[in-house]
Amino acid sequence: MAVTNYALYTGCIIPLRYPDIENSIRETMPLLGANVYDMVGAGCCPPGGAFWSVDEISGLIQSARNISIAEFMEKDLVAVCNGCFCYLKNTNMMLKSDKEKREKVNTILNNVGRKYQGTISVYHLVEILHDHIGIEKIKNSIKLNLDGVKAAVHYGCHLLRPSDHLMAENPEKPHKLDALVEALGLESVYYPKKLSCCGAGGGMRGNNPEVTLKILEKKLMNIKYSEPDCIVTACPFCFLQFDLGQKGLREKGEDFCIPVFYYNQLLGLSMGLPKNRIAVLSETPRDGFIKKYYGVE
Ligand code: 9S8
Ligand code: 9S8
Ligand code: COM
Repeated sequence: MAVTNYALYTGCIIPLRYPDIENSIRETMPLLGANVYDMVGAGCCPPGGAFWSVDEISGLIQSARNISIAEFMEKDLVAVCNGCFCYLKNTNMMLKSDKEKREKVNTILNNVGRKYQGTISVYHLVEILHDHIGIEKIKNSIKLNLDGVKAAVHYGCHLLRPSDHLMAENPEKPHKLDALVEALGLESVYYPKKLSCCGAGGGMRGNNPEVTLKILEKKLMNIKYSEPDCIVTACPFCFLQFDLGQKGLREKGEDFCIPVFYYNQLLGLSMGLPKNRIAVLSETPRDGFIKKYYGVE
């Protein structure tokens, strides 16, 4: 099996809140011939709402510092969160083509003994799985086929847009995450406004609890329309919003209780990896789903 190596950029949410999602990535990828290596000393990507919108050059510097770690490792970077992918790829695109900005960034990075060179590529995990590894290999890696189980696939904004920079997917009609979910046997169901936001990003979840839940509620009403058995995403912030947000809506007396998975958690369960390492933490119950379809507790 051809082996490819990547620098794993975990971002903040996964290592801080979801060690089981982190395990699911670390344990499934090598089984598909993709080894992932730690980026020692990496920091927050940083996301746009927190940095870029206030001071672009500060955002670029912090982001370029992270990229320089992968450059030092001589490996392409894989981001496992939409936001991280968006800002790191944006930085990479911008600094590769804009000499003036690159020099400005490097003058500051020089103070901490780092240099952005523009020698690596930034990918989203979905691109690695779909484009580099491929659907066939994934189909061949699974032990259990979830034939006929219905999944509502959520792409999330920053896997798709700004599309002229990210170029990971067709922003109007994405298909890669659907194809990855269907490779596990599930049916990716149609639901209205599939590409709309989950309501977490852009500082909404942190700053405006009422509005964030309103947007989520709209999204979930559309999802419920096709009666899925689960929601699947490849963004930890979207995962958090669906998982924790449904709990928030239940506390307001609403009836939302659809199990949520990060893609590699379902992939790992389908490969037969132990549940207690890769799918442990959730506020919206999903043990029933796992027991029913995977037969494990
Ligand atoms: S790092 Fe810091 S806060 Fe976060 S997970 Fe995704 S976006 Fe990038
Ligand atoms: S959707 Fe709109 S901004 Fe975002 S990518 Fe993840 S979190 Fe959910
Ligand atoms: C969401 C990232 S994954 S951001 O909060 O919209 O920047």
